[in-house]
Amino acid sequence: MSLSTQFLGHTYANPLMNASGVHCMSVEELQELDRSSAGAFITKSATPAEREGNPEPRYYPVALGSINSMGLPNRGFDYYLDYVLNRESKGDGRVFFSVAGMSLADNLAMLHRLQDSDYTGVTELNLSCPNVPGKPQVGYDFEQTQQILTEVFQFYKKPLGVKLPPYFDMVHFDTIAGILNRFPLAYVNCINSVGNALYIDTDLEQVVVKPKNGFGGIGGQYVKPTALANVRAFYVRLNPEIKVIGTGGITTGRDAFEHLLCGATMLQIGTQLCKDGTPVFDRVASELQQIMDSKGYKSIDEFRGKLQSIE
Ligand code: RRO
Repeated sequence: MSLSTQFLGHTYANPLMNASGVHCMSVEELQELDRSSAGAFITKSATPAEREGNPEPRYYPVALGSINSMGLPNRGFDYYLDYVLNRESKGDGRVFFSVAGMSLADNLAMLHRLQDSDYTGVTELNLSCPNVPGKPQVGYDFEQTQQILTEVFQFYKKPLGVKLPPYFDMVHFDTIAGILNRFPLAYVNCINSVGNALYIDTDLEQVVVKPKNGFGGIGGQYVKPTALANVRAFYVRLNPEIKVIGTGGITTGRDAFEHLLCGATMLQIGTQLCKDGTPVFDRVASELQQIMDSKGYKSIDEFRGKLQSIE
């Protein structure tokens, strides 16, 4: 296999990861990811204290994807910090840590703890959870995004990426990229789910998730074109030191190939991991390898970011 990928000083067997939130709530699930063929993996977004999340049903798989309104259920910051610190002795940098405070103060408190801990890995700051009632997605508030990053980078010196919501307007791509370029970010992760959509069971004439009258985040095949557009838009606008992680609609090796062509370095799988479990990584990796072999590519670096426009 030649899917080897360099990212932030580590070399991973392949670019594949879980998307935060999927298959990473408990130590048991994280250990299963650790044993899988995923190049790296990430914890469920943590809040300072454990949260139950929204009432069920809160996740609903459909043919072309999924809708979720989980509401940030997680075991609390200390649970995941203990896990990553215990695992760190492996020294391979395969585990990333996700934080999603519900206030600036929560985020700063968790990042201070990580800064002061022995954790040396990558941290992802989730600025885009769509599902906590009354809490807007930070990434859509450009001033707040700038304020958070300004405060964080006053003290945070370890590798930090941000998980972004999808943007849908060229002016928004320009504006948010302009803000992100002012900070020593390790990466941006595009995209979180497409927030506040509605899926309807026509037989029942009813929504399929309970929270927020059925409004939830869409993932899976529905969102791939939006995800690719966001990966591409940030890849061409960000300083080259800021890498892009591609998330959204990766179901097959072909989807993975397209994300890489748009400029992604690592790739995250959410909905399809939920459907297939960890064997998804073997399948997507071997499908990606087949496409590369058929095109004569020996490494991902030969085609990453090289999407062509029509002259
Ligand atoms: O837990 C969730 O409801 C959730 C989160 Br934190 C997120 O970032 N994205 C998403 O689709 N669901």
